[in-house]
Amino acid sequence: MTDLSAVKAALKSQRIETPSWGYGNSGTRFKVFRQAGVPRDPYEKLDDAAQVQAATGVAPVVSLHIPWDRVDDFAELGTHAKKHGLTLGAINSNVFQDDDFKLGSVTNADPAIRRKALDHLLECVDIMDQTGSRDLKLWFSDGTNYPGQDDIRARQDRLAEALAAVYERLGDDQRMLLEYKLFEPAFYTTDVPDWGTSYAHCLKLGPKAQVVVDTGHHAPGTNIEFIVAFLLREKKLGGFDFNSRFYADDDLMVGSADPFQLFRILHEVAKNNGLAAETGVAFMLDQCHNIEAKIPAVIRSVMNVQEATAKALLVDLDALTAGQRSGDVLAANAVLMDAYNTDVRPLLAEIRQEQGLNPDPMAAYRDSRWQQQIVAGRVGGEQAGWGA
Ligand SMILES: [Mn+2]
Repeated sequence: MTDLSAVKAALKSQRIETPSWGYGNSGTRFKVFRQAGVPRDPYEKLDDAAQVQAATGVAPVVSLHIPWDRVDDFAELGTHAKKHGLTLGAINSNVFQDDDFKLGSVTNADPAIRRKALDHLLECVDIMDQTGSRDLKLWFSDGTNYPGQDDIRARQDRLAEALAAVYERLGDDQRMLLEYKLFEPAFYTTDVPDWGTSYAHCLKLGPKAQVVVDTGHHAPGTNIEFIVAFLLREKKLGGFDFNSRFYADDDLMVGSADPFQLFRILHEVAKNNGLAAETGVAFMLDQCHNIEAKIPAVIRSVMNVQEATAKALLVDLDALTAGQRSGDVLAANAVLMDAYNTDVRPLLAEIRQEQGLNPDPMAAYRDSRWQQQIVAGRVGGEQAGWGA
């Protein structure tokens, strides 16, 4: 039988990290639809993140993206976060938006461009020192579009060299999380296309290098929970970039396209002690809200992760193990499906009430009238986000 008080404690202590870029304008490559009241700087992004925390109670950490969130004084930004009960989370590097990086950043054939990319990554670690961030998240758009364009193996050598230099620079309590993605923007080869490539590099680097699983970065049909179980076993799962996808890297709200997949992933996390803080798995969102209202979309996403986590925690592990050991395929499968089919919304509402929160986070946000305030107040200036 599942211990309900342990389930509740695990849900109350879960921490979901929201992305600063989720609060700004974003779009497809065709159009950015601007929204009224969107933050104009990193401080206003944190103000919005604070609303998500106020409504949910489990989202007190905010990931930053450099250079989008560059400020003169990161210590001051940290103080602003703290004032709202927030802390600054992963620092996301960006070596994909400079003209120099057209043919790659750390894997570029030109040593001067590689140096420029490495300098940016090292600057991100300097920023982590100021923000108190634990994690440097690395995603490289590096790759090639045409056969013969560059030497596949040489690019791996250059990548390894850059990663080693960054690893060397990390402090004792800092980590680097290496993200992989199958394709896009490169279409022929990608230099970190899959978890195996990321894992091999991280293994060579050492314990402070971990793999991050972005749920939108796989080929259709990939069994992500297998990857999660494998990486947890090897102590190499640094965290998640959660989002949903139907086709490619769609960056939709996590749990919206395939809540069953999210449950299966979180089942592996829960049963392998991945929810415990000491395991070090970061539960981050990496998504954009192009057509829906941004702050409530982040709240909904946090709720979707909570619901999947609650269902995963309700799996009767004794019954599951009994079914598995006796070879009772149907019984074992039924244990998982029973948990998945449980309506956990009343349980989560109860937990929120116990924490002094509105049982309905969406209603809490609506009642706060924050949306009206920012629409009225944030006039003038340049909205944060991608260009129109
Ligand atoms: Mn990501």
